Amino acid sequence: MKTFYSEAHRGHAGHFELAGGRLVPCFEKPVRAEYVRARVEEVGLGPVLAPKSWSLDAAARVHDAGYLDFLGRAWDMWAAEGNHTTALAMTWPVRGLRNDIVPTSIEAMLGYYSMDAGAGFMPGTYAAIRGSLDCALTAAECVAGGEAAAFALCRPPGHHAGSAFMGGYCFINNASVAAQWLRDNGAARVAILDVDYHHGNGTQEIFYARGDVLVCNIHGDPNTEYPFFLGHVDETGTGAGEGANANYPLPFGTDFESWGAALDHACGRIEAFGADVVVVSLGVDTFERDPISHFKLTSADYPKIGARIAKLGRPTLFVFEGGYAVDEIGINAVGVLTGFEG
Ligand code: Q9C
Ligand code: ZN
Repeated sequence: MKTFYSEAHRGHAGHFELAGGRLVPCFEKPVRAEYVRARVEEVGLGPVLAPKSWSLDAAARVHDAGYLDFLGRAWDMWAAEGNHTTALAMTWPVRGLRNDIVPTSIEAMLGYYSMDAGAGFMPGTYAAIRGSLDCALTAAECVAGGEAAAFALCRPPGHHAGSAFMGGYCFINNASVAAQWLRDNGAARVAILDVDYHHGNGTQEIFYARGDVLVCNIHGDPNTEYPFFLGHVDETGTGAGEGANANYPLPFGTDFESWGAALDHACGRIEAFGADVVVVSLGVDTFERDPISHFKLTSADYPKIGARIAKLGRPTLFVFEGGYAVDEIGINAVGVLTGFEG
């Protein structure tokens, strides 16, 4: 299968993130995408191609216009105030404060348009966001055009980004934009299967009231794991979307035996739904040695994930999300893809 990769990601290289009360070097760093690309080439998965350039029209189908405008202006506004290091949110309009004020100062905008301080801007961040989006859409176009599968090697990732907020290293929800683009270009029913260790709260928020896009999420139990405030089993969709959202929260220490059972159940849901195309939010932070996660999947498990997804027998778009065990990230992510190809 084809891989779409944009070099623009390299300019998104933050200094620090907050973890455990400390500023620590960012886990979500450029070398992640380089290791995955190197592994794609090493195993001969197929060509690694630069994506086409896309306008924001497809993104605007799932994201708020004011939010997209903010993403494009954030670094310049931050730098104009004399700042030189990562632009991070610090103040949020939480319950009890007014939520109707759309702010115009950069510090307030960073809080208004985010769920945490985990999506920081650097000078090259916006170009990276656009390159990541370009990869998702170009790969979606391949799948719509009849290819069995394509891999969008997106960086930054996307699944924590909602219609009007960033967070968790994510800015534009690449998988959601691609899913909507597929809906707008011939697919009547789209399933999103999110196998990243963290719940894809942004994806769930975007499609929660929609019956035409099934969202299935397998993830660390939000009672004990980020993003904490979404991802429980009783979140099954609303209105026309009732029954089109499925969450599989699993405890710390989960290995492939129970993780694979959840995958099997989710695949049954996708079959029953009758998806015309499957979008996989492919995170590999379920790995036993991931530095920020608590599942116990091994490198030998990832090809089994791909093989199970292939059994669905549907056109499949793989969109890269998280995974921070840099030494094994390529083996694990590409393991899913080679397992898919059989
Ligand atoms: N001690 C994705 O995997 N919390 N995002 C990090 C580190 C945020 C993960 C805490 C994790 C976000 C795309
Ligand atoms: Zn993750």
